Amino acid sequence: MEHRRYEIVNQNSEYLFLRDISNNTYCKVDYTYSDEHWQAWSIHEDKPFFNYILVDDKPDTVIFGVPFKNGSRASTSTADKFPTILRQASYKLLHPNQYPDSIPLNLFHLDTSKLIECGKIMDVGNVTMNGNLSERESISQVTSYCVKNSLPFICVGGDHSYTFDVVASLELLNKPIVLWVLDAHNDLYGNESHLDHGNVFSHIANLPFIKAIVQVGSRGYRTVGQIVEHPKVIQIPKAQFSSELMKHWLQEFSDYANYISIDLDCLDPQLFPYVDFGVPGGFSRAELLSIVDMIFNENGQVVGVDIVEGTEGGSVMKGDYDIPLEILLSILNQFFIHPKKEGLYKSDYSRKGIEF
Ligand SMILES: [Mn+2]
Repeated sequence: MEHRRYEIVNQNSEYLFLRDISNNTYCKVDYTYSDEHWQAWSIHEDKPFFNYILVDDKPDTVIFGVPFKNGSRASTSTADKFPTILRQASYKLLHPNQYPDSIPLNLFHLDTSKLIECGKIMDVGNVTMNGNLSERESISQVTSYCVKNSLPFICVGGDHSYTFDVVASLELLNKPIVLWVLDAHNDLYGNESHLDHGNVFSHIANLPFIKAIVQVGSRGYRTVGQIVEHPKVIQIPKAQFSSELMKHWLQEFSDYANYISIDLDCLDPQLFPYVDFGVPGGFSRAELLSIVDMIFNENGQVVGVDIVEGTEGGSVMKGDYDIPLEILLSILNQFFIHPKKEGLYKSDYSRKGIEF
C-alpha cells in the first residue's frame, strides 16, 4: 500500500487543508479542532517552522536544521534534537499560508506593541546524510545554494562544529567575511587534527577568506594551557562588553560581509539552561537581541546566521524554548527589514527554483 505524507497548510475549526508532499497537490478534510489534536500535530517532525509552507520559490529567508552532535565533546549531548524542538516551539505561532499565495509571516510583539515583519520564509527541513553525501557535504550543498541564489539563511544546530561547514561554503561570495560569535567559550582549544565544537574557530580562522572573528561573551575560568590566541580572533569577554566597544569593532569591519554565530550558552543559564556546557553570568535576552540588532544596523551586510548548541531538557509548552524562538524571529525580522546592500551579491540578483 502506498503511504502518503501530508503537511498542514491551514486549519480552522472545521477543516484541515493538507498538501500531499510527493504529488504537490492540496486537499481539504473535515477536522474538529481541540487542544489534544494540536499537541498531537505539534510533535509531527515534518512540519516546517510556524507551519509556514512557501508555495512559490521566492523566500526572504531560508531556514534549515542541522540535527547533528558528532562534533560535541559531551557524549550524551542531545544537540541533534534542537532543530525539531525549536520547530515545535514555533507551532505556538501557527502561521499557515493560504494556497496558492504565500503570505508574509507577520507577528505582533506585545512588549513593544509593534508589528514584526518576517517576510516569506522557506524551511527546507533538516539537512540529512543524503545518498553519497555526508552530513558535512549536505550542509555545504544547502549553504552554497543560498549563497548562489542571494538568499539570507538561518541554520539551526546542532553542535557548534558544523558552523565550520556553513562558513566554509561562504567562500563562494568572493568577499572577505567577518564572523560575530556570541558564546560563553572561545572554541579555539583542542586537538587541531580533529574538528569539534571546542576548537571550531581555530579551524575557521585558518580559512583564507575569513578577515576576522569577533567573539563576544566568554566568561569563567580556564587553565592557562587552554588559552589560545589567533591573530584573526578578537575577544570581548562578557565582563568587558559594552555597546561602545562593540560599535568600535563594527566600524573597524564595516566594509566586509558578516556572518553571525549564536551559541545559546552565551545566554545566562538561569534564562536558558538547555545547553551542554553552561556557564553562569551570561547575557540576558535583551542584551543578546541588542547585540544582534547592532550588527545588522551598523554593518548591514549579514549573509547568514546560525543558532547552535541548544539541547533537550525543557518543555516547549512551558515556554522554556521561547527565548531561542524570539532570537529566530528577531533575525527573520532583521533580514526582512534590511534591504540587501549593493555589492554584497552579484548585480544580476536572481533566484532560481528550489533544487539542490
Ligand atoms: Mn560554542
